[in-house]
Amino acid sequence: MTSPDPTARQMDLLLPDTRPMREELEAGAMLLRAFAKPCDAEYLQALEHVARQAPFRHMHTPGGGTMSAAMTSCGTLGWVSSLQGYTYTTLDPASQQAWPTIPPSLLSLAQAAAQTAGYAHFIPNACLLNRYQNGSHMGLHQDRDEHDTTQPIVSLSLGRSGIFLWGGPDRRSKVRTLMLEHGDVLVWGGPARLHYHGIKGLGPHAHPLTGWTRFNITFRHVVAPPTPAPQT
Ligand code: MD6
Ligand code: FE
Repeated sequence: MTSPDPTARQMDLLLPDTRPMREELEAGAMLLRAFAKPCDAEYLQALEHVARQAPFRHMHTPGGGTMSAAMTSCGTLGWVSSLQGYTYTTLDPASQQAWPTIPPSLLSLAQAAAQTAGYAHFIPNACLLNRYQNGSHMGLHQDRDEHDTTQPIVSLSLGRSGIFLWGGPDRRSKVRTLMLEHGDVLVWGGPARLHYHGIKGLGPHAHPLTGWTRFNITFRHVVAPPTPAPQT
């Protein structure tokens, strides 16, 4: 990766953002552009607060690999990948402590975004934090470990842009590519709740608040029977 061209970045920042502020990607999926921007620094502080208690780590995959995005969680339940599979746990396997609580600022943001997208009474109890750096990606997947498709997922992007892949109900559905930028919130539920999606890579520019790093925070409501904590 070459170093950022500060002039190019400056120019970008000066260009007006002409993207529609609310875009229904399809029934059930709403993209709220720049929804989180007004309090972006507060959300990044909240993220750092979580990561001090439950540090980002590269989890193992059931297939024996390692995830290229680093992850951690907050909430009553945290998502864990290991050689044993994917599950939600009440304890952080790294510390055997409860996951940190969801910071109030992030909880409010998630609920406001859900409400705006037409999902009243969203009660997230699990919040997965992803950290992407050069070379990180996330293959096409469904989010189906929550065992509840009645509530949406709310996804907040912070920092460097991510190249988001958005497919359909099965792996071979046509895939659309869109940029998720700093402050964008994607609310995803109803008929689109189990659609395939992924992150192909990162945008070409560093971000003033996070440099070459992209963060994504997804809020979920999980009813899966929790397991204490698998071996890592
Ligand atoms: C990411 N997001 O944006 C990964 N899942 O880094 C997800 O996997 C995701 O954005 C479900 C709903 C929204 C998402
Ligand atoms: Fe996902």
